[in-house]
Amino acid sequence: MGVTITAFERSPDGGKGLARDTRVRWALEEVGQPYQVRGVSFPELKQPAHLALNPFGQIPTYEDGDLTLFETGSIVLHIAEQHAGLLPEHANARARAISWMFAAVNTVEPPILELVTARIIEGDKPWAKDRLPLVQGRIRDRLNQLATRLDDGEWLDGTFSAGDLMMVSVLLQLRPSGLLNEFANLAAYVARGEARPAYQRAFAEQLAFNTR
Ligand SMILES: N[C@@H](CCC(=O)N[C@@H](CS)C(=O)NCC(=O)O)C(=O)O
Repeated sequence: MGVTITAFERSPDGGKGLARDTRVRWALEEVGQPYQVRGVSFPELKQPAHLALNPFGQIPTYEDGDLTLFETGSIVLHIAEQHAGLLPEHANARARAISWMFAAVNTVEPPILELVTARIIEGDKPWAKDRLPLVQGRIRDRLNQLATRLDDGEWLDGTFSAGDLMMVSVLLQLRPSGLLNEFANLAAYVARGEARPAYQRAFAEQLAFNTR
């Protein structure tokens, strides 16, 4: 049967690659694993059949035989542990790459998600205009710290790893805001991620899926 992931039946971004199935597609492309995609509609996300796969009613999920996973961090880590190419061999370097995966979803992504909330979900609230600069400030603080660590490095810790895959995926969500371009080395880092053939294939697949 092989690997099946879920994605939005039609992503609200129309195929810009911002829905989180792109991260999982990218990881699978990096390690050369074929996969199938099952589209899920918004109402279906909150139905028992999908809630059995992801209790929070979200995409993506990952199914392989009798294993079902949710949360992109855990899915990408599982793929990276099963197949060569996304985690270094050396134990310490591997542990550091996993730290970067957690940093991406746990430290860098939260303020970025707040921006979406401030702009779109709560954009019509009376406090929205005052809140926006605060959220942008928190994002800039994080980007500044990340840019300082990356410096002129190609990737976060030596060779490309699942840590970079997650970090680039998280940073890509900032593109529409223009904030990323304030940090030239981070913008170049994200562009290097996007230029990887595996990312290109993943992007093309999700675009085709969303425009079929
Ligand atoms: N922390 C989760 C977040 C998953 C998530 O937010 N998925 C979005 C799509 S990118 C979703 O399904 N949103 C619909 C909803 O929450 O109802 C992960 O990394 O997998």
